[in-house]
Amino acid sequence: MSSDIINFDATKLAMMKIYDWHTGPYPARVRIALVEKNLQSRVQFVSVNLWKGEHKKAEFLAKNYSGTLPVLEIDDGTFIAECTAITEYLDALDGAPTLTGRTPREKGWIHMMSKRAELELLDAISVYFHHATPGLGPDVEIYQNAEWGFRQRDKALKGMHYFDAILKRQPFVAGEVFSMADITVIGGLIFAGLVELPVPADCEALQAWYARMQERPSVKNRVTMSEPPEASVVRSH
Ligand code: GTS
Repeated sequence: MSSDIINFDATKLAMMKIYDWHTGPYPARVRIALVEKNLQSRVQFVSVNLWKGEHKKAEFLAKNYSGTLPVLEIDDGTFIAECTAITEYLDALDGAPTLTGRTPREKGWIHMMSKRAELELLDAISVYFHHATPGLGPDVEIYQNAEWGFRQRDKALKGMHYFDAILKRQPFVAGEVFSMADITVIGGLIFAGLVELPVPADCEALQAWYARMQERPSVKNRVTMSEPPEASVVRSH
Protein backbone atom coordinates (compact mmCIF):
# COMPACT_ATOMS: atom_id res chain seq x y z
CA MET A 1 0.00 0.00 0.00
CA SER A 2 1.49 3.34 -0.99
CA SER A 3 1.99 6.10 1.58
CA ASP A 4 -0.44 8.30 -0.42
CA ILE A 5 -3.22 5.84 0.39
CA ILE A 6 -2.30 5.62 4.06
CA ASN A 7 -2.20 9.43 4.22
CA PHE A 8 -5.47 9.90 2.36
CA ASP A 9 -7.52 12.51 4.17
CA ALA A 10 -11.03 12.93 2.79
CA THR A 11 -11.45 16.28 4.55
CA LYS A 12 -8.82 17.73 2.21
CA LEU A 13 -10.92 16.86 -0.85
CA ALA A 14 -12.60 19.78 -2.58
CA MET A 15 -16.35 19.77 -2.09
CA MET A 16 -18.34 18.04 -4.84
CA LYS A 17 -21.95 18.55 -5.90
CA ILE A 18 -24.42 15.82 -6.70
CA TYR A 19 -27.55 16.65 -8.66
CA ASP A 20 -30.00 14.32 -7.07
CA TRP A 21 -33.58 13.30 -6.41
CA HIS A 22 -33.85 11.83 -2.92
CA THR A 23 -36.21 8.90 -3.66
CA GLY A 24 -34.83 8.02 -7.08
CA PRO A 25 -33.35 4.52 -7.37
CA TYR A 26 -30.48 5.62 -9.63
CA PRO A 27 -29.32 8.52 -7.45
CA ALA A 28 -29.62 6.13 -4.49
CA ARG A 29 -26.83 4.05 -6.03
CA VAL A 30 -24.44 6.99 -5.79
CA ARG A 31 -25.51 7.88 -2.26
CA ILE A 32 -24.88 4.28 -1.20
CA ALA A 33 -21.44 4.39 -2.82
CA LEU A 34 -20.66 7.69 -1.05
CA VAL A 35 -21.41 6.25 2.38
CA GLU A 36 -19.56 3.01 1.65
CA LYS A 37 -16.52 5.20 0.81
CA ASN A 38 -17.15 7.51 3.77
CA LEU A 39 -17.20 10.53 1.48
CA GLN A 40 -20.64 11.88 2.33
CA SER A 41 -19.21 14.95 4.11
CA ARG A 42 -17.53 16.04 0.87
CA VAL A 43 -20.76 16.38 -1.06
CA GLN A 44 -23.46 18.97 -1.35
CA PHE A 45 -26.73 17.66 -2.80
CA VAL A 46 -28.65 19.76 -5.30
CA SER A 47 -32.24 18.61 -5.63
CA VAL A 48 -33.62 18.40 -9.18
CA ASN A 49 -37.35 17.74 -9.12
CA LEU A 50 -38.11 14.90 -11.54
CA TRP A 51 -41.86 15.28 -11.07
CA LYS A 52 -41.66 18.86 -12.30
CA GLY A 53 -39.49 17.77 -15.24
CA GLU A 54 -36.55 19.93 -14.11
CA HIS A 55 -34.19 17.29 -15.51
CA LYS A 56 -35.46 17.97 -19.06
CA LYS A 57 -34.92 21.74 -18.91
CA ALA A 58 -32.10 23.34 -20.94
CA GLU A 59 -30.23 24.39 -17.81
CA PHE A 60 -29.93 20.78 -16.65
CA LEU A 61 -29.38 19.32 -20.13
CA ALA A 62 -26.29 21.52 -20.36
CA LYS A 63 -24.89 19.51 -17.45
CA ASN A 64 -26.05 16.10 -18.67
CA TYR A 65 -27.06 15.62 -22.28
CA SER A 66 -29.09 12.53 -21.34
CA GLY A 67 -31.35 14.47 -18.97
CA THR A 68 -31.05 11.98 -16.14
CA LEU A 69 -29.99 11.98 -12.51
CA PRO A 70 -27.60 11.66 -10.80
CA VAL A 71 -24.81 13.94 -11.99
CA LEU A 72 -21.58 14.62 -10.12
CA GLU A 73 -19.90 18.02 -10.45
CA ILE A 74 -16.27 18.17 -9.46
CA ASP A 75 -14.30 21.27 -8.51
CA ASP A 76 -12.79 21.83 -11.98
CA GLY A 77 -16.32 22.19 -13.39
CA THR A 78 -16.51 18.71 -14.95
CA PHE A 79 -19.93 17.02 -14.87
CA ILE A 80 -19.89 13.22 -14.65
CA ALA A 81 -23.16 11.44 -15.36
CA GLU A 82 -23.98 7.70 -15.26
CA CYS A 83 -24.02 5.92 -11.90
CA THR A 84 -21.30 3.50 -12.89
CA ALA A 85 -18.96 6.28 -14.01
CA ILE A 86 -19.63 8.31 -10.84
CA THR A 87 -19.06 5.27 -8.63
CA GLU A 88 -15.80 4.50 -10.42
CA TYR A 89 -14.67 8.10 -9.92
CA LEU A 90 -15.53 8.10 -6.19
CA ASP A 91 -13.95 4.71 -5.68
CA ALA A 92 -10.68 5.84 -7.27
CA LEU A 93 -10.32 8.99 -5.14
CA ASP A 94 -8.49 7.35 -2.24
CA GLY A 95 -6.41 5.07 -4.45
CA ALA A 96 -7.91 2.10 -2.60
CA PRO A 97 -10.96 0.96 -4.56
CA THR A 98 -13.33 -1.19 -2.57
CA LEU A 99 -16.40 -1.08 -4.80
CA THR A 100 -15.10 -1.49 -8.35
CA GLY A 101 -12.28 -4.00 -7.94
CA ARG A 102 -8.53 -3.81 -7.46
CA THR A 103 -7.14 -6.32 -9.95
CA PRO A 104 -7.94 -6.30 -13.69
CA ARG A 105 -9.98 -9.48 -13.19
CA GLU A 106 -12.00 -8.00 -10.33
CA LYS A 107 -12.60 -4.78 -12.26
CA GLY A 108 -13.79 -6.63 -15.35
CA TRP A 109 -16.02 -9.00 -13.41
CA ILE A 110 -17.64 -6.34 -11.22
CA HIS A 111 -18.28 -4.09 -14.21
CA MET A 112 -19.86 -6.98 -16.11
CA MET A 113 -22.15 -7.95 -13.22
CA SER A 114 -23.15 -4.33 -12.64
CA LYS A 115 -23.94 -3.85 -16.32
CA ARG A 116 -25.93 -7.07 -16.27
CA ALA A 117 -27.88 -5.79 -13.26
CA GLU A 118 -28.70 -2.66 -15.27
CA LEU A 119 -29.68 -4.52 -18.42
CA GLU A 120 -31.63 -7.36 -16.85
CA LEU A 121 -33.16 -5.61 -13.85
CA LEU A 122 -32.85 -1.91 -13.07
CA ASP A 123 -33.09 -0.40 -16.57
CA ALA A 124 -35.84 -2.89 -17.46
CA ILE A 125 -37.91 -1.75 -14.47
CA SER A 126 -37.25 1.85 -15.38
CA VAL A 127 -38.60 1.23 -18.90
CA TYR A 128 -41.64 -0.49 -17.38
CA PHE A 129 -42.21 2.54 -15.13
CA HIS A 130 -41.86 5.09 -17.94
CA HIS A 131 -43.84 3.15 -20.57
CA ALA A 132 -46.46 0.97 -18.89
CA THR A 133 -47.41 3.13 -15.91
CA PRO A 134 -48.17 6.87 -15.73
CA GLY A 135 -44.46 7.30 -14.98
CA LEU A 136 -43.53 10.89 -14.18
CA GLY A 137 -46.78 12.20 -15.65
CA PRO A 138 -47.87 13.48 -19.07
CA ASP A 139 -45.60 16.54 -19.11
CA VAL A 140 -42.48 14.35 -18.84
CA GLU A 141 -43.62 11.12 -20.53
CA ILE A 142 -44.06 12.47 -24.03
CA TYR A 143 -43.76 9.03 -25.69
CA GLN A 144 -45.02 5.81 -24.13
CA ASN A 145 -45.17 2.28 -25.51
CA ALA A 146 -47.00 0.10 -23.01
CA GLU A 147 -46.25 -3.17 -24.81
CA TRP A 148 -42.53 -2.46 -24.64
CA GLY A 149 -42.94 -1.54 -20.98
CA PHE A 150 -44.66 -4.81 -20.09
CA ARG A 151 -42.01 -6.80 -21.95
CA GLN A 152 -39.35 -5.07 -19.87
CA ARG A 153 -41.28 -5.84 -16.68
CA ASP A 154 -41.21 -9.53 -17.64
CA LYS A 155 -37.50 -9.25 -18.44
CA ALA A 156 -36.92 -7.81 -14.95
CA LEU A 157 -38.78 -10.72 -13.33
CA LYS A 158 -36.53 -13.10 -15.26
CA GLY A 159 -33.56 -11.02 -14.13
CA MET A 160 -34.62 -11.48 -10.50
CA HIS A 161 -34.47 -15.24 -11.01
CA TYR A 162 -31.00 -14.89 -12.57
CA PHE A 163 -29.67 -12.94 -9.57
CA ASP A 164 -31.38 -15.36 -7.21
CA ALA A 165 -29.43 -18.21 -8.81
CA ILE A 166 -26.19 -16.20 -8.46
CA LEU A 167 -26.87 -15.46 -4.79
CA LYS A 168 -27.67 -19.07 -4.02
CA ARG A 169 -24.00 -19.89 -4.56
CA GLN A 170 -22.19 -16.78 -3.24
CA PRO A 171 -22.79 -14.04 -0.65
CA PHE A 172 -22.55 -11.06 -3.00
CA VAL A 173 -23.47 -10.37 -6.61
CA ALA A 174 -19.89 -10.38 -7.91
CA GLY A 175 -18.50 -12.97 -5.48
CA GLU A 176 -17.20 -12.86 -1.94
CA VAL A 177 -17.26 -9.11 -1.26
CA PHE A 178 -19.72 -6.24 -1.48
CA SER A 179 -19.23 -4.23 -4.69
CA MET A 180 -20.78 -1.84 -7.18
CA ALA A 181 -22.66 -4.82 -8.64
CA ASP A 182 -24.55 -5.24 -5.34
CA ILE A 183 -25.38 -1.54 -5.40
CA THR A 184 -26.86 -1.87 -8.88
CA VAL A 185 -29.05 -4.81 -7.90
CA ILE A 186 -30.12 -2.86 -4.80
CA GLY A 187 -31.12 0.00 -7.13
CA GLY A 188 -33.16 -2.50 -9.13
CA LEU A 189 -35.00 -3.76 -6.07
CA ILE A 190 -35.61 -0.22 -4.80
CA PHE A 191 -37.24 0.56 -8.14
CA ALA A 192 -39.15 -2.75 -8.03
CA GLY A 193 -40.57 -1.69 -4.65
CA LEU A 194 -41.63 1.71 -6.01
CA VAL A 195 -43.51 0.17 -8.94
CA GLU A 196 -44.92 -2.60 -6.73
CA LEU A 197 -43.20 -5.42 -8.56
CA PRO A 198 -42.46 -7.84 -5.74
CA VAL A 199 -39.51 -10.21 -5.79
CA PRO A 200 -41.08 -13.62 -6.59
CA ALA A 201 -41.58 -15.84 -3.54
CA ASP A 202 -39.33 -18.54 -4.97
CA CYS A 203 -36.36 -16.12 -5.16
CA GLU A 204 -35.41 -16.87 -1.57
CA ALA A 205 -31.70 -16.20 -1.91
CA LEU A 206 -32.35 -12.81 -3.52
CA GLN A 207 -34.82 -11.92 -0.76
CA ALA A 208 -32.41 -12.98 1.99
CA TRP A 209 -29.55 -11.03 0.38
CA TYR A 210 -31.77 -7.91 0.08
CA ALA A 211 -32.73 -8.17 3.75
CA ARG A 212 -29.00 -8.28 4.59
CA MET A 213 -28.31 -5.29 2.32
CA GLN A 214 -30.99 -3.22 4.10
CA GLU A 215 -28.97 -3.52 7.30
CA ARG A 216 -26.03 -1.63 5.80
CA PRO A 217 -26.10 2.02 6.98
CA SER A 218 -25.44 3.14 3.41
CA VAL A 219 -28.68 1.50 2.27
CA LYS A 220 -30.72 2.23 5.38
CA ASN A 221 -30.07 6.01 5.32
CA ARG A 222 -30.07 6.50 1.57
CA VAL A 223 -33.25 8.63 1.40
CA THR A 224 -32.90 10.80 4.48
CA MET A 225 -29.29 11.77 3.74
CA SER A 226 -30.25 13.97 0.80
CA GLU A 227 -33.93 14.78 1.09
CA PRO A 228 -34.83 18.45 0.94
CA PRO A 229 -36.59 19.61 4.16
CA GLU A 230 -40.01 19.96 2.50
CA ALA A 231 -39.83 16.37 1.24
CA SER A 232 -39.72 14.54 4.55
CA VAL A 233 -43.48 14.84 5.00
CA VAL A 234 -44.55 13.15 1.77
CA ARG A 235 -42.21 10.57 0.31
CA SER A 236 -42.90 9.58 -3.26
CA HIS A 237 -40.60 8.55 -6.09
N1 GTS B 1 -27.99 5.22 -17.14
C1 GTS B 1 -28.29 6.28 -16.20
C2 GTS B 1 -27.43 6.13 -14.95
O1 GTS B 1 -26.97 5.03 -14.66
O2 GTS B 1 -27.15 7.13 -14.27
C3 GTS B 1 -29.78 6.23 -15.88
C4 GTS B 1 -30.19 7.32 -14.92
C5 GTS B 1 -31.70 7.43 -14.74
O3 GTS B 1 -32.51 6.85 -15.48
N2 GTS B 1 -32.07 8.22 -13.71
C6 GTS B 1 -33.46 8.45 -13.41
C7 GTS B 1 -33.96 9.61 -14.26
O4 GTS B 1 -33.30 10.61 -14.38
C8 GTS B 1 -33.57 8.88 -11.97
S1 GTS B 1 -34.65 7.88 -10.97
O5 GTS B 1 -35.64 7.26 -11.87
O6 GTS B 1 -33.86 6.93 -10.29
O7 GTS B 1 -35.31 8.78 -10.02
N3 GTS B 1 -35.19 9.45 -14.76
C9 GTS B 1 -35.90 10.48 -15.40
C10 GTS B 1 -36.28 10.23 -16.80
O8 GTS B 1 -37.07 11.02 -17.29
O9 GTS B 1 -35.74 9.26 -17.40
